[in-house]
Amino acid sequence: MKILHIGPLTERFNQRLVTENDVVQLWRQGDALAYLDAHGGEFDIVVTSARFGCSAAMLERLPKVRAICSFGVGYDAIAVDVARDRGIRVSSTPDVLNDCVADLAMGLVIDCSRRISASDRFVRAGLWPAGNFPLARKVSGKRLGIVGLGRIGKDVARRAGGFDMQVRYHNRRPDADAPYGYEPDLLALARWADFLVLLCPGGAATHHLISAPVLDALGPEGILVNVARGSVVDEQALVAALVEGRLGGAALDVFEAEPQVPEVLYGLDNVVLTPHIGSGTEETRLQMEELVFANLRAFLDTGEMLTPVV
Ligand code: 8YV
Repeated sequence: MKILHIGPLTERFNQRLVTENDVVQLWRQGDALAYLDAHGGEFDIVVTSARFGCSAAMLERLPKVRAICSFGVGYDAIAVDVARDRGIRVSSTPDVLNDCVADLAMGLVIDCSRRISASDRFVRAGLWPAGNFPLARKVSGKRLGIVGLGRIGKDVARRAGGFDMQVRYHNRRPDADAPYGYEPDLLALARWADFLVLLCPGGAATHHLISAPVLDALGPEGILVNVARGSVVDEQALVAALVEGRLGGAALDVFEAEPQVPEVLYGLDNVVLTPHIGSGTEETRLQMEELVFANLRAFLDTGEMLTPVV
């Protein structure tokens, strides 16, 4: 079976894939679509990631492909509808990254509210001798709204319990097993919340779900935390709300055109910016890698995958 590896992961992952299989690394082949026009018919399996995905334009040029093994839980960059229509199996890496993404979400809540990164900048700039750092906002006991109470959302909710927070959530439908208040109206959740944490999938269904009215409902004391996808937030509206002081703060791990970050945010002290590090720990990335290889092995051995999304 011939494997098309779409974009580089760690050197260890890339090497392991090459050592164990017959692999072409697409990023070394010049123009991707031109390469696939000439050679796409040779491949049986695609290995990719949440970041590089596999577009409909690529799948069109991969007539023999039967499986896509992706590194990452989100699959909004993969043309899953096309895959489904063609009977192509797709796997992602759910669950193994829940702890780390939930940890980061809580870390960003605390950082943005207690202004940890801002106070670090204050000390490093030598400003402390000239006066005390301005007072921040308390975290414990506050109201945490979750947009997307899935597996990671529940882990965030559990952690918030440790901070004596009240938790409510917005999903398309209520989750009968969730012991948290369901809010069918996103605007009402934003109005209620001190912190609005985004944990929903990306893609067309959630595109710009967090619009100007939602940001205004969250308001000048509210904090937005995004560890989901940049596409979920209308970034222009977010920047405007922050610049005009209509939103209290934002902690963002994902962006609409990452790795590009709107430069105006660099100058705002009530904003915490991280470079899509939700799953980025040694332990979790290793588990994600193992799960990609386990899915690949399972497909090669049985034609089925361990953690399929299609
Ligand atoms: C990426 C992510 O997988 O899992 C996801 O959906 O967004 C991340 O964990 C990681 O950045 C590699 O693409």
